[in-house]
Amino acid sequence: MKQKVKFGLWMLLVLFFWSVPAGAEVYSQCQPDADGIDTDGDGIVDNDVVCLHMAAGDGFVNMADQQRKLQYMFGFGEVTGVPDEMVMMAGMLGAEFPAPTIVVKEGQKLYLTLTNVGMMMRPDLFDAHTIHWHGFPNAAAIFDGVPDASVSINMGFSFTYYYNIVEPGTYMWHCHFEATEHMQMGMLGNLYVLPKQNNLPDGTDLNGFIHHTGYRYAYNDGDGSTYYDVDYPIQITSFDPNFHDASLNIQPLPFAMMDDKYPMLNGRGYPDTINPNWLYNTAGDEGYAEMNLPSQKIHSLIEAVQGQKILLRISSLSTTSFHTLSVAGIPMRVIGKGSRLLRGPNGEDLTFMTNSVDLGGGEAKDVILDTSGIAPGTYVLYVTNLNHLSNNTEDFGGMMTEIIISPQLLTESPKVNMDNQKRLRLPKNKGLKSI
Ligand SMILES: [Cu+2]
Repeated sequence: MKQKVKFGLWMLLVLFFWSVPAGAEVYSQCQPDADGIDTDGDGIVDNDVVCLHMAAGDGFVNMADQQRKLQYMFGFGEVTGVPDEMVMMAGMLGAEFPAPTIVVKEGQKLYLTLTNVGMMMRPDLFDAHTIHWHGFPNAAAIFDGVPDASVSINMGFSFTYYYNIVEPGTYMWHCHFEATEHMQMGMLGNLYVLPKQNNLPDGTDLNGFIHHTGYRYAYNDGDGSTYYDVDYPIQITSFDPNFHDASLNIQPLPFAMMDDKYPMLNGRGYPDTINPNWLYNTAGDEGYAEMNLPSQKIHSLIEAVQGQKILLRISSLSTTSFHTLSVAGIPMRVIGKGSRLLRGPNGEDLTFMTNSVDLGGGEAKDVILDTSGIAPGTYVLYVTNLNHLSNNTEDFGGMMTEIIISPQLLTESPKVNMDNQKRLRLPKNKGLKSI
């Protein structure tokens, strides 16, 4: 098998130099924040520019069944800070599922470089890639990543997308090139934008709700109604093993028979969803790579202290199914939909209580779980498409995770807000990348 890998690498390099015109190179662009204007509202004038670099290529992930089935995938890995001349090697086989989470702040300016590092396991493929921010109000088609209306990035090339971060909310990002194939193959990621309201001066009165430094909100609500203590991105994704195996084995792809048998949250089926650690694939053990590589970095174990508010940033990039997510025992308030606060044209409160939310592919919903009065213990967030509570042919898995509510610690001094609710602070989810 290692010979197959070495042959693949050799072929990739030969084809790379044969197919890429002279002058092609990895080129990451970034600009200093020199406009002297504080656009993100934190009072600092020269920290509003953010630069990231993603590599698009292939890789492997393991599923949550007892077989730990290895799945070939296309995907993104982060190479921010890697010297340009080392990006091709650093990015090869570095695809993660889901793609690295992108968290930016309203008012920031983002230079997001994409480098196509090629498909190490499929040197016969010359597929381009793009980055598309789904739902984001992008004024420039060239930075929107839809190949028909923009550019796509060929193997060995880089392109830097520019985003003026104008609207807070929960979005998602994915490759839009041959989207049915590349999305099924795993080029999907969490994306959300934090609102400027987080940066208000301590003591600001929001229509009776007193803001304090460190408070966080889902949207610029003007009244503290989207306050949360902890937040978790929850992305619905799923794989069809027949499709992925056909891709690895250079067989015709069964688009018409696409049938996802591995339903996942953040790229993992239960019980992997509640493992707080990075998962490493077994590509090294199975001879596809020199070593086992980190492939699934984002867990979905939700933890809070009784009385806290949990914001779930739920998005779906499933290419095959509608899904209904439910939480047993904790009421859900839907406060945002399609990256917008649920408000009427005259400011009417359109948020609502429910015990389940429906999402089709490309939809996002923001849900707050208020744990006031909820008994400490372990609760489950699960899909009510009951055939999706499985990992391929095995029952008891799939699209499910746990919510752990721990009792309040008496030694902490709780904050008291206008509702007299107790709020404590927890460290941020360590699985996230925060900027
Ligand atoms: Cu792609």
